[in-house]
Amino acid sequence: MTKFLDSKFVKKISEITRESYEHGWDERNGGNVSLRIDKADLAGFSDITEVKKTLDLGFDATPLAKQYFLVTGTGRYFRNVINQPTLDLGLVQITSDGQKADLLWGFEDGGLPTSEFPSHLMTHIERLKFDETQHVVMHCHPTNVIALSFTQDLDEAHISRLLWKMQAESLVVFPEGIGLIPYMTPGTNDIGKATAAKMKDYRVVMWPHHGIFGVGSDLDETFGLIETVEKAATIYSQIGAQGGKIKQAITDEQLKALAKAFKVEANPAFLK
Ligand code: 2HA
Ligand code: ZN
Repeated sequence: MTKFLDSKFVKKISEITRESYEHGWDERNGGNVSLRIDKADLAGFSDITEVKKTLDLGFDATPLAKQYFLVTGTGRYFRNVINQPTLDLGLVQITSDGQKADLLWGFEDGGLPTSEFPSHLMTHIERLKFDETQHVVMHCHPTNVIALSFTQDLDEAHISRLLWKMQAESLVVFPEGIGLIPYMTPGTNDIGKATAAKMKDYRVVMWPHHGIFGVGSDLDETFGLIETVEKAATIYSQIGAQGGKIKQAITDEQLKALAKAFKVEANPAFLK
């Protein structure tokens, strides 16, 4: 019989956490990922047999009642997940009353879901209201995106336009731009609510002086989205390293032509 340990879900989340670590986005225990798994995809695994324990969520996740999430553990290191997935990952099912989560697999040495699980679940709830393909929430600490939050005005139009203009791919990958919340204390329900509210309009939300939240339908897409935003921010940093003087740049007209050619709608508030 197949084990969940050998499933594509554990394999892929292990790869993505390792790659994110190798990109330098997840020092120590930085970063967390949650993957919503459809019930039909969980049938027949020999190592999912019973509820191991029930965890309090600390907020009302009723819209996600009975949904399954594979999630990284609090305090766990992304660099280690690939070598010890049964310790650093947990598969939970939200209880029917939406207040708790039943642990079905993983966290074998007593682990618990990431401290950012409220932010993840609130984000899943928000995205699922209009996007049924929504499966992934990923948080990490991309260096150049964080650096931008010190040197730039914390204004969504300004940051989105700056990143769009750093490379031709940006607007195609995140035509809606990127969302921003004020600096807030990590791990709280308040930062979760602020992040989820932004997820009505954006798939990437910047947490100033901390990192980024990204969403998507699968792990590759979400990782690629964050990678593209960080690549654009890295080019901006490199321009600084080359003296900072921009001699020629992508124009608004060229951004419009990109949107037309790739059949995406650039956020009209940022590109008139
Ligand atoms: O998981 O990144 O924001 C650790 C963090 C908290
Ligand atoms: Zn963080």
